[in-house]
Amino acid sequence: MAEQSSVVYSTLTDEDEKSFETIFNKRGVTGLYEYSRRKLDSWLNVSLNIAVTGGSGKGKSSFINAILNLKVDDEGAAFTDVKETTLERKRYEHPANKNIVFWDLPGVGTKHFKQEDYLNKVKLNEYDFFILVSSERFSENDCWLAEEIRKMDKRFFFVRTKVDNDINAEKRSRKKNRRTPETILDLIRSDCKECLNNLGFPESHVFLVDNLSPYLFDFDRLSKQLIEDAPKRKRETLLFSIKGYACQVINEKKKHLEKRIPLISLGSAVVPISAAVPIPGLGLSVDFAVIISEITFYREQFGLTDDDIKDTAEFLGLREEELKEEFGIGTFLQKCTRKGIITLCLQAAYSANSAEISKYTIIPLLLGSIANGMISYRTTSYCLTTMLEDIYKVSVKISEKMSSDIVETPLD
Ligand SMILES: Nc1nc2c(ncn2[C@@H]2O[C@H](COP(=O)(O)OP(=O)(O)OP(=O)(O)O)[C@@H](O)[C@H]2O)c(=O)[nH]1
Ligand SMILES: [Mg+2]
Repeated sequence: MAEQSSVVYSTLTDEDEKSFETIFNKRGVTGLYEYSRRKLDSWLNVSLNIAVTGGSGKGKSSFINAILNLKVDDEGAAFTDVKETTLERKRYEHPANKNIVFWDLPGVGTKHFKQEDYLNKVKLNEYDFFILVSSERFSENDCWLAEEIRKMDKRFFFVRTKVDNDINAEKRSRKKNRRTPETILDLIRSDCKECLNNLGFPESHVFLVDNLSPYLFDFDRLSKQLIEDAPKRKRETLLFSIKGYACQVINEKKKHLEKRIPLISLGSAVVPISAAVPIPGLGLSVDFAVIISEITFYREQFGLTDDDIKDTAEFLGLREEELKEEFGIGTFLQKCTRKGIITLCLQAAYSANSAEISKYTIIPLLLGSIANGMISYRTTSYCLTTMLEDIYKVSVKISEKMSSDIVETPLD
């Protein structure tokens, strides 16, 4: 379930506030503007190399497609097949951030990739961390890979794919007392844990997935854990690069997007006069480009771009118009237009919440010296806070519908 949401007026830490003050005192408004831009884009400059390894045919390439939200026929998707397919390591840059690279590695233990030359051929020592993919039984190759990763003092997540097959096989079996999907999943999970435990990895994370339905099972938990376990500096990079269809990830995204609002609003308040657009009837100027660009970022983050909406409608068996109506996407998209943003700016002028925004941070004080700066800051903050709250609610509703639809639809 989604967390109860509440509007957050400022997410700046004391440290942030101090930096703002110091920079403002040293380099004035221009310095503040440059600093806020640098902070906002910093997630794009951190690189992360994640290797997806395991035995042949276990679903490594399919996992990459699932985590990058690529359908197998999409341009740039990894090739997958029922025969040995990946014969050289291949990099998959995240579409939203080319510095996050998932490496699709060939399967270990085939005649092309024997254990003895696998490490050199796939350059196993070059990655930040590993996804160890396995299906069916825990194999000797799995043990070997886990050991090799440990020798390099690196970490892995254990991903057990194809659990849909296990559930379906039980359903189709002629047993008198067929076990429930939950029982099968518990069994697989405890078996994987026991095998890893016996190998000396008691703390390993185990995730059960169906690469063909990433809304189901542990994909949600896996995305969240990947983000949590990433080195601190790389956490936001990963979060903003993973598509947000899972509730836990959506919540996390919202928290981090909230942190950007003061920075964006600051940028909007100190933007050169030429870029600011006057709001009719308010005697105030706001940088529309900044607001629209951030809202576009929200839509990418929460999977609500035009293409995403098309895919989601298809997935849920709805017409696009029906989807937009049922989940309030239409109303949200109207707010994203120029007219919608002007309406929000007007609301901001009379809203108590808008006044609240400036109570919690030093920024308005710093901006006091700039004509319009403080009002522009408040207005932009109000617009973005409202839009973020709206898109978050839409996105949670869709995510809950998607997962419940899949759970209701039996896997066979
Ligand atoms: N049912 C089901 N099939 C899957 C899943 N993951 C992968 N497959 C299928 O398993 C087969 C092998 O998947 P790949 O992703 O090509 O496996 P791979 O590990 O990359 O294989 P190599 O590159 O040859 O080592 C394909 O037919 C996939 O469609 C899954 O979670 N569930
Ligand atoms: Mg492959």
